[in-house]
Amino acid sequence: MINIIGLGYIGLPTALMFASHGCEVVGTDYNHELVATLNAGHATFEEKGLDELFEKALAGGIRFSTEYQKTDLYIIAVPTPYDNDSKKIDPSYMVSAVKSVMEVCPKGAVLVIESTISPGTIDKFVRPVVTEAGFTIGEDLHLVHAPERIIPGNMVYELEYNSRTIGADDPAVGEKVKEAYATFCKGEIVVTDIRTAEMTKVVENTFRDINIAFANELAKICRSDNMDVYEIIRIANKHPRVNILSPGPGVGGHCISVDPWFLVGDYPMLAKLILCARTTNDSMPDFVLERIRTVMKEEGLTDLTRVGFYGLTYKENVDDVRESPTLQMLESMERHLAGGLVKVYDPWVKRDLVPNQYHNFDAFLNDVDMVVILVGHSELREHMEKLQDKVVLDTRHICFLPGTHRL
Ligand code: SAJ
Repeated sequence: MINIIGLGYIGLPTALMFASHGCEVVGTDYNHELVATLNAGHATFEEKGLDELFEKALAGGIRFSTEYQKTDLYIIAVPTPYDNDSKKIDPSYMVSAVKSVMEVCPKGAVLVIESTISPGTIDKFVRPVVTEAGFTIGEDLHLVHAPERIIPGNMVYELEYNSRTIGADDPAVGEKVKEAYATFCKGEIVVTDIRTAEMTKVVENTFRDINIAFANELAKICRSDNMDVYEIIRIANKHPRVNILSPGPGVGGHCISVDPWFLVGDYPMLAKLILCARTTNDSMPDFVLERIRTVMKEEGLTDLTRVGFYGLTYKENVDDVRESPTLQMLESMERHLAGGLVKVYDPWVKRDLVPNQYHNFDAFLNDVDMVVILVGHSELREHMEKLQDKVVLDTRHICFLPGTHRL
């Protein structure tokens, strides 16, 4: 039996995937309400293919509980935020999960950490907890790091087809865990040591952050001298060895905007480019606010109350608002006493999160003269003509109506 701990964006789909491929699975989470919702047969977030996967997993006998189980394979997928001041990882959720596993696990069990962690976290925070609990690592308990790679919006497909990394102290244990993941994973599974697996995962997300920062910096350069950044990137990307990502209103989500900080926090004297990329991406919400002011002036608009932000999530077609550029913009506006003026709409966010939030696209459009596109949800792409009589500032390069303003 596999006990998967932490039933959030990563733990839940992983648990469902194992269960729908013939494995006995118990999902554990300390949140009673979440466990009750799952036991009632409902997924706790929206994701393409998740409901169908849930049904298969239920047929496969998956169970959810707030209790840790006695078994021989544990997978921990709890949040690993970073401390805002030190920029270092905050391992508290992970350490607490490991301690709880130690209270129930039999000798010889394998403990897999899936959560993204900074290089050295297992040495620094996990090994001492295991040893203090009286286990001898490598004999009574085996440690493995198997970071996930799935992208929100396409998680179910990517769980099955992405390649993966398994880091283990003991290659034989690594092979055993590889076999477990191979029940559903059709991608290549590379077995390596723990430190390499930790570092590789953080490097992958940092690479993407730096690439996006380059695109964002190009957008600023091009804006300053009236060049079309999108056309320049489109043509440059025809070079066989160039692949520049897209500029945007900022980098949100819980991965790309977080993981590079682990390297900055741990290697402040060395991680210079990484810090610069982070700072560039974090400057984008304010850059967009500046663009709004310029466009309003150009269009002769004077009243911020008639401006609408389309999109609250951190990217298109997901319901996740963590580190979302829109929220950062609203916070920044609040600091400058202009918060609460603009109107906000996101078809994926059903809860009331911010002032002046609309839940109906047409009602939102009725109340605004200018629309700032901050997220490229499919709903908007399919109904772009509705923006025809609006002033549009498009930060995602998805609107091609005449007169559209860009980043
Ligand atoms: N973004 C841009 N321009 C781009 C691409 C993205 O501005 O060209 C923005 C998005 O709008 C969003 C942010 O960057 O705000 C991050 O979005 P994303 O789609 O790049 O990535 P995530 O955070 O949804 O998922 C990433 C993925 N990592 C990589 O592609 C290297 C995913 O594979 C990881 O599993 C995930 O992080 C994770 O959990 O680490």
